[in-house]
Amino acid sequence: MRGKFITIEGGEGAGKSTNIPNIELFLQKRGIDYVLTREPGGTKMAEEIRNLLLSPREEQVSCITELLLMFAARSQHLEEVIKPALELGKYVLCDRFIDATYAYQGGGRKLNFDTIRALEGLVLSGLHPDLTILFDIDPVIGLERARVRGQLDRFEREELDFFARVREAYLGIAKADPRRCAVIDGSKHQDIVAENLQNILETRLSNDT
Ligand code: Z5A
Repeated sequence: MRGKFITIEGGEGAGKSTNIPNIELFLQKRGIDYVLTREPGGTKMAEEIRNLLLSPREEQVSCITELLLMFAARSQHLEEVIKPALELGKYVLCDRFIDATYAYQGGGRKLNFDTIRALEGLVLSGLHPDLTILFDIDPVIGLERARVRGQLDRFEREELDFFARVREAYLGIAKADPRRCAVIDGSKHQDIVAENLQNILETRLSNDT
């Protein structure tokens, strides 16, 4: 039987990295075999593309170049990691996936969603996450958290408006597909966030063990 594909999404500083270990613990306690991976990245080549995408550069990066690099990395990641793991019956826990493209390149960069949809059709061939957990946060709070960490990547240097559009796009996706997407308020105290996450996992993955 094919494994489940779980994606974790959210704006800057929303709490993805903080909470992924909680999801891993949930799966481990139930004896579920899983692969933890991320986008952009997850394979040697895709991690090289990640470095290209995240490093601040002097030249202006075209939105289409950025979009194509995201999908190039994703294509390699799908073929090398995601699809083989799912076919072996493993769960795949992926830190960001296709929704990030709609949110950042669609919402943030204002690229046409139909352009993204066309590439999605080519690269994903109908494969979609079974569950997406969206950590939602007001970008003012999220950026403050992210900026405390120091060195900012190419995306983190964007203006507040960009992140407001990213958030709006993410929330629009979640609203349109509530069966797949669960939203967590990432601005709450970490104990509350962890509790809400636990409830979502128990409800959405209850039949899996
Ligand atoms: N990107 C894209 O544009 N298109 C695509 O298709 C894809 C990606 C796939 C890489 O993302 C970049 O790629 C991303 C979008 C773009 N943009 N950027 N930048 P990433 O996932 O590798 O990196 P990130 O988005 O920068 O993640 P992040 O900032 O690390 O966010 P996070 O993982 O959600 O945050 P965190 O590390 O868990 O928390 C941040 C800080 O807040 C940390 O100090 C925590 O201790 C603190 N924190 C966390 N939760 C709480 C609570 N509840 N209260 C108080 N403090 C907290």
